[in-house]
Amino acid sequence: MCPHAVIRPFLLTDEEVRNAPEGFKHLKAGGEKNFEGYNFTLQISVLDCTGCGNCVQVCPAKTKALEMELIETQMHEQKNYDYAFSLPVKPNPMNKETIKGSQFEQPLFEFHGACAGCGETPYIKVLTQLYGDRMIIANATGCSSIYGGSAPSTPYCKNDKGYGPAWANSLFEDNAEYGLGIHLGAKQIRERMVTKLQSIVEMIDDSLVKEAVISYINNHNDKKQSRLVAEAMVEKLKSYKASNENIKMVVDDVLMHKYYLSRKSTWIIGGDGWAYDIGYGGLDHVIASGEDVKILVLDTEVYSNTGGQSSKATPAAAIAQFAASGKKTRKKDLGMMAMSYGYVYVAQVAMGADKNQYLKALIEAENYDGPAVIIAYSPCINQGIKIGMGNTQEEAKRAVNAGYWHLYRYNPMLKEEGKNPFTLDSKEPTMPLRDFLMGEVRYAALSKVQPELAELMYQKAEKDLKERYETYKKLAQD
Ligand SMILES: Cc1ncc(C[n+]2csc(CCOP(=O)(O)OP(=O)(O)O)c2C)c(N)n1
Repeated sequence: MCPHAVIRPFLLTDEEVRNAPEGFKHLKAGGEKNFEGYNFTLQISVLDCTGCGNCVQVCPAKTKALEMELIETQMHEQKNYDYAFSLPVKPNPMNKETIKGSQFEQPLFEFHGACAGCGETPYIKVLTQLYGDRMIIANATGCSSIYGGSAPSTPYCKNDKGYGPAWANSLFEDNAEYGLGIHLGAKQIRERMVTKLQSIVEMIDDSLVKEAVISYINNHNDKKQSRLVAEAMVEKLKSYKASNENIKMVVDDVLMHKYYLSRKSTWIIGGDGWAYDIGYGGLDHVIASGEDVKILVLDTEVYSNTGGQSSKATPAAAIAQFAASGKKTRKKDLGMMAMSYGYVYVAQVAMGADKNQYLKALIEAENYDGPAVIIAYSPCINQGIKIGMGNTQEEAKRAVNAGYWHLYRYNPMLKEEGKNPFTLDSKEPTMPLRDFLMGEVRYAALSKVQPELAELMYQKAEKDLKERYETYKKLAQD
């Protein structure tokens, strides 16, 4: 969950440990059979750490393994990080589509300029660990386009093979369409190349080249295989001496479009101001298209980047700009609207409450050959979190425990198996909603300035949330 991706696990050989700088800490890697022969370290980049402290709070060990210390006393750790980072990357010893395994994948989004403790960025970090090496991101304007595109540097990076997310930002009002256009363009090129290859495959006189082309044609749409077969074919085509002009023209064309041969994972990312309000028309159009594009909504319940204006994601009673005495109307249920299509994968997640559920949602969304929307609860500095930005993961957990935020997944694939597509992942509230509301200035401040109105508004917020939860429970029972 490190918002800035500064804590990294590394596996080192014995020799690498022997060559490490003095004071480098490590343990024998254990617990998994593929760890054999490796040493393990969890290394922190001191210079990139913003000191938010969320890592200390989420540490699952009984005795917390981490402690915050003054940066001046920790500078010696930087050389250890630099050393660990310089070593050859080891193949992931675990399945990357598990909580632990995902952490042995390099985050392809790191060291950006988001606020310390940002609730949005941990979602993007994990997403790039799973699919970043074949991702295209269309980013709506908002916080995520600012920390995501801090020219002249970029936090999106590439792995040792040179793969990483391709990222671009369009307008606030057309980002979903922008992402769909990129997706359709890439798909069109890929399909054109396949058609061309099909027209010459029988004429190829070298059996190994022919085999590679057939393998590509047969697997070009397979999300996990397409890069492997594309790369294998490109290698063969590069040295192939075509026997006639027709074949040569196709081979040259395919090589010129080599970056489009593998199937990409297109992600359209933005905040609630974009998804619920200004970009909603486009978002709706894009999910209705049925195309294989994924949408990640980082829901801070306000327009964060411009200082916290109210959006349709802002719940009743919350104070925001343009809602100085608390928003009067309830939060729009974007997930329900998307679910009404029946063929859109939809999930509501909160990493601090259930990281496993978030991972499941990512994997299911990626595996679904159609549109997906993931709405991610993102604690934000604009909300006035009283336990502080060092506890944003904890705050998300409190939101779920109080029944303020609900976790669910709607998977259209389950319908095909005759099952209920809707799974409610959050349990009955275990803490009073009022405790959660009073823990955030956006709600609590109303009781200071207008106590009578505040009471009415809190009751309304409670009623709205109860109704929402009852609707989800009914859906889960059907
Ligand atoms: C059409 C248009 N209106 C207003 C803006 C100014 N603007 C830039 S970012 C932003 C807020 C984005 O809020 P949200 O989508 O919730 O993302 P967050 O910053 O919360 O991540 C606004 C209003 C703009 N860029 N374009």
